[in-house]
Amino acid sequence: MFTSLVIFSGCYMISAEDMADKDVFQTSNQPPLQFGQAKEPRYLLYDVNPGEGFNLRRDVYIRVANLVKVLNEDEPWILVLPPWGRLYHWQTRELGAQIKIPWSTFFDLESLRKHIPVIEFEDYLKVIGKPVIGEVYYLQSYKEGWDKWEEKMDIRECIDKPRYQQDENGKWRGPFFYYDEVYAEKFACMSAQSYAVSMKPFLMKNTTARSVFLDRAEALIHGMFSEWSAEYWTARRSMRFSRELRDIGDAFREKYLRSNDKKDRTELKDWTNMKRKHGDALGGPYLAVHLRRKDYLHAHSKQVPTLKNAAKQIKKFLIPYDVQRVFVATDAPDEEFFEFVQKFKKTKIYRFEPTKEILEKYKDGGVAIIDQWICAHARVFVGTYVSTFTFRIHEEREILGFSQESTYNRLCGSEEDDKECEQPTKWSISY
Ligand code: GFB
Repeated sequence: MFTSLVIFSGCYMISAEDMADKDVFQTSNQPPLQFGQAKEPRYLLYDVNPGEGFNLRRDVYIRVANLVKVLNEDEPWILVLPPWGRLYHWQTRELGAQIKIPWSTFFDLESLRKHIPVIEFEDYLKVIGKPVIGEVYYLQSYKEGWDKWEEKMDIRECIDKPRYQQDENGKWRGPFFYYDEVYAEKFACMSAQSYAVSMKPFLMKNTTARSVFLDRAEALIHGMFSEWSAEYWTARRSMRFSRELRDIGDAFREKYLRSNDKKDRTELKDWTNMKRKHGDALGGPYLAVHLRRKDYLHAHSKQVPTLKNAAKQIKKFLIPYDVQRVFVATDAPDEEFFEFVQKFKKTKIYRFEPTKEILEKYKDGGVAIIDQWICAHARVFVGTYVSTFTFRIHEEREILGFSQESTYNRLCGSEEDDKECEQPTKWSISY
């Protein structure tokens, strides 16, 4: 049983094979807990480094969701969805502070629930009846660094000044999604090099509170449930956008891009019964491009083309795919978008402009999803180098059944030659 488990001074290492054996973990300093017949569900909460963007956060959800999935093989756990708020890129001034946004604004909760039990944070507060979280673990790296990858986790002193402070009543106060009244009863920093699912033994045997919160959950990696695994894709397929956002995107496709699911062979089914092959989907008669600008102009200056060069690259796709319309998803300011449009003569260029009502209701995150949804249905898609916004579109197209040639294309930097301009990795869906 304990083949490759190493225990020393409260620290343990555990291999992927061990994880498959759910009984393998036993910490050095705590006896396993005993559970009665009918177990009350426990709640797992998490948050991500405030600097991370929307689409990396969606990836972290998959890691944590699979942790909850494996926890539920042994005892009932419910994932509390971290409200969205104050993301660096969500800057539309008229909207003010974009905080406390529930997941149902963006995603279809019934669909998520076909994978794991989830509730919104506000519902969690109602169920618990007090604004309290039991235990908070702030994930951090190892102060001494590491010279080889191995899975391990340790309760350690905090490396940086933590975002949580104890008040005069012993309550831990911190940035709980901008809910000032919320506090935690216990807090500790944890150095971790771990797959997300490897947190299972720790959560089951080393924590006792009804709710446990993992902060900086992006530190947990996919490991064996990576993009190459069916588990990744099951969780990913459950992440359907909300019906309302899909409807707005579909109406735009129909009105401006002559695109609908029947003609395009992109009809959605309940994801638990939906299995598509590459090439099943045709897509609407338009090209979609994700033209990432703003901070990308500095962050990836070599791989981001000038607007003139981007237009030149896009034109090369139009004849082979027999399309005369181009849909542009972009974070570019209007002046840049109009400059881009002027590079085309006959081709019609479209961008989704939200009405005031749509913007107020669905915020910057909702508009980003509508853009992604429209891109996901194009006959051919061209993305931006290493943008997670682009990656999520690739995945949507895998789910819908597009050919990989029509999906994994990217804009090259103006100075990049064909050899340098490596095309995106093809993450094939697996069921
Ligand atoms: O989603 P995201 O992490 O993707 O961040 P990257 C980009 C955000 O910018 C989106 C907006 O969530 C949107 O709010 N945005 C970008 C867009 N492209 C579009 C678009 O086509 N349409 C709309 N409507 N909005 C990483 C960041 O961004 O880029 C990192 O996560 C860092 O923090 C790095 O800034 C340079 O992976 O593209």
